[in-house]
Parts: sequence; C-alpha cells; structure tokens
Amino acid sequence: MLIDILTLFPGMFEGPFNESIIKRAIERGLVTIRIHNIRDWATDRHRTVDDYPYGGGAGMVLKPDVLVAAIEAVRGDDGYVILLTPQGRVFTQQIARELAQKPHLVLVCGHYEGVDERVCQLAVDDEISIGDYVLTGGELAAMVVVDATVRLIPGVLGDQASLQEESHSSGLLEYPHYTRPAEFRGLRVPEVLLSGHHAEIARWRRRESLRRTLERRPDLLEKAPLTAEDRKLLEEIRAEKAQAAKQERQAAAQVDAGTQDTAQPQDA
Ligand code: 6GU
Repeated sequence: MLIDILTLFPGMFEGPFNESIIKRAIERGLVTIRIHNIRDWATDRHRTVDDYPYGGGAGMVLKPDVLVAAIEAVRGDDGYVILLTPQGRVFTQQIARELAQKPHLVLVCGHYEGVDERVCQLAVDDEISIGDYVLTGGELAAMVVVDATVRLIPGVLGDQASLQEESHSSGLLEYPHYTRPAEFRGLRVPEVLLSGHHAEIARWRRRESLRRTLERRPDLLEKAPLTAEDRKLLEEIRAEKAQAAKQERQAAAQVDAGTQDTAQPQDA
C-alpha cells in the first residue's frame, strides 16, 4: 500500500511512523508512507497557503488552488483522497477494514478554520473525523487512521489470530488479560485460567467479553453478531447483576435502619 500525507506540519509525523509495528511494516515494504508539505505547492513568493474567509468571521481558510494542486500531484490514477475533518464520517474499525483494501491512500490534513469547500467538491473522495472533539488540525487524526489501517494489511501483524480476537473485530470489548504472577498484591488470577481446560477458558472469556460490553458499551451489543449461547450468557449476567443490586439495596437499607435506631434527636 502507498500512503501519501499532505500536511502543513510534516515534522509532526517524524515520531509515530518510526516506531514499533508501523516502522517494521515500512521496513518490510508492506507500506510506503510519503509526507508532503502543502506549502511546496504555493506559488507566490511568500508561499501563502491560506486566506481570509469570504463573508468574514474568525480564522483562515486553506486556498483551493494550492491544495488541489498538491492533491493532483500525488493522487495519480488510483489515489483514494481522504480529507481529515471534524465534519467527516466518524472513523470505525469497519472503515479501517475498507481502507486496508485500497492500494493508495491520500490523506489531506485540514487546518485553521478549514479548507475551501470547492476542494471537497473537486478533489476529495471521502471525509473522515476520528470522534466528536476538536483537534487543532487533521495530523493526529491522519496518524490514527494510518495506524488502524496499516495493522490490517496482511503480514503486518505477526499473529493473525490476534486480529480476529481483539476488541471491535468481534463487535465486543475484549475479556481481561493476565500474566504471571498468579497472585499480585493480594489479587489472584481467576482460577479457570490456571486450569488448562480450554473449553472452559473460552467460555469464561466470552462471558467476560459480554459482561464488559454490557457494562461499558451497551450500544455495541445492539450491532454485535451474537449466538444463541451468547444471549443465554447475557441473560445469566443480567440476572447476576440484578441479584447483586438487590443485595446492595438490602445492605444499604439495613445500614439505614441501624442509624435510625441509634439516631439522637438533633433539635429538642
Ligand atoms: Cl479529522 N480534525 C480536527 N481538526 N479535529 C478532529 C478531527 C479531525 N477528528 C476529530 N476531531
């Protein structure tokens, strides 16, 4: 895969792609990442890239002539052009899977108040946001998209099984992980994981995945592909939680009753 990144701040990309898995993917020729400075396509002697917004208002707008020239110079005949912008569709694992299929991505990092709308009309195929919060520019978003996408290219991760099992591929959150020692600061690793019973371990993990997803991201359960066994496990978890909540209420009521018995009149 070829990835071209257009940015006003190429220095921001020096760190993230020179470490760990992405670095190795580059070294092994599975991906080529080229960083380009948008300013290189400015034509005046001040190398101007932005201008005041028509209609007034705060901030500056990236000039369409400079940005379209930059995009056209790198996109070739197969580049899929993505503008990183808070106005884009929200990035998900499904979108990462889509992008991992493409031979050539061109990531355009927006900045300042934004880019001239005609750039989107003329030269952009897709607009992506990484979530509902505001960044100073598209650079960090581009790094997130590259990281999530490149690790899905066949051969980038050593262990392809870990791809299958992890959060969001299954549509569920991951189960808890443990390594040695079996007891740490009084906390024991769940006994089933030490048992060597593979079927029981798999069942425990599935149950904990479902429990976590129910507790932390119930929204994901709506879309996750669940088996009949999963639904049964979920009902058990719900029943357990209802039972625990009931016991909690009873304990609280007892404490309450206790304080009432011994309470002294505050105002005579
Ligand atoms: Cl892609 N850009 C900016 N500036 N802010 C963002 C974003 C992108 N995604 C989330 N917030």
